[in-house]
Amino acid sequence: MIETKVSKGIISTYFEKLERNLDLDVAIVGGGPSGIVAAYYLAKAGLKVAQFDRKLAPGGGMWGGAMMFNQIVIQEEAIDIVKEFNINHEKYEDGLYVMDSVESTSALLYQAVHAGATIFNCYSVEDVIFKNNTVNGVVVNWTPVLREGMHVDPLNILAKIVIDGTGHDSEIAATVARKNGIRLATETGGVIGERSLDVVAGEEEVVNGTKEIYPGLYVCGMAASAVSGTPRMGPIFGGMLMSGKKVAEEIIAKLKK
Ligand code: 48F
Repeated sequence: MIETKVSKGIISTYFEKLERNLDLDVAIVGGGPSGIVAAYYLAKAGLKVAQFDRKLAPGGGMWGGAMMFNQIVIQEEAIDIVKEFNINHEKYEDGLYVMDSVESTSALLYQAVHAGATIFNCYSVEDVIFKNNTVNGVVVNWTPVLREGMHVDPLNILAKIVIDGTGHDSEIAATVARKNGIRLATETGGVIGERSLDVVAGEEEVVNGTKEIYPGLYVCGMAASAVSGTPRMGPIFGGMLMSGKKVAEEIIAKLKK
């Protein structure tokens, strides 16, 4: 019966996919622009990478542009990444380009999966795994289970490296800091949770903040910005793309040593 075949096709291939991803080179938490770009470059380098996003539609803050005006502004410095992902873009003013947010978000997602990354949507990372004082994986559960507050245990996914790409809340970095009873300071002098209100944020700080902040744990995108104390800022996405590429390059260099 076709009905049974359809169900079997979904179930058997889904669980094969999940099983293939129980032991990763890199687990990326959060499917925003920085994390997706990281997934793409890591997969392209031949690493086994999976990305987990709690929403039905990964893409983070990118779909909605700003205030749901679905255009994206990026800086010239990120234009090579935009070209690599084959996204239409147009010059707006000196040093700035614009692109359609729906086209660009779907292009990032498509290229990441096409390059070999696996994206799991509707997964929330609720904890991290430590081994020998090193972050060594993530603990995942269905988002609806957590939303409903159901008493259902999670599953473990091991990974040599975990990237926190959870955006403004730096959820994974905050978990690591809380569980170790530490404050995660960065070179910029910021600590998680500190947000200065009078700094005009440059995306440079996001890119500078993109690094290994604890053994086995990297931050990228706005998670890196929150860790380095940069406040929430308006939507200029070039830094997110550059941050994703930078974190991937650092991890590739580390794992391929
Ligand atoms: O916030 P988000 O888009 O991350 P980003 O890559 O980009 C930031 C920009 O969108 C924008 C900006 C540009 O100037 O400021 O804000 O830093 O996406 C973060 C994603 O992480 C998911 C969440 O659903 C979102 O799609 N996420 C957050 N916490 C978890 C998570 C978690 N614990 N488990 C799984 N997914």
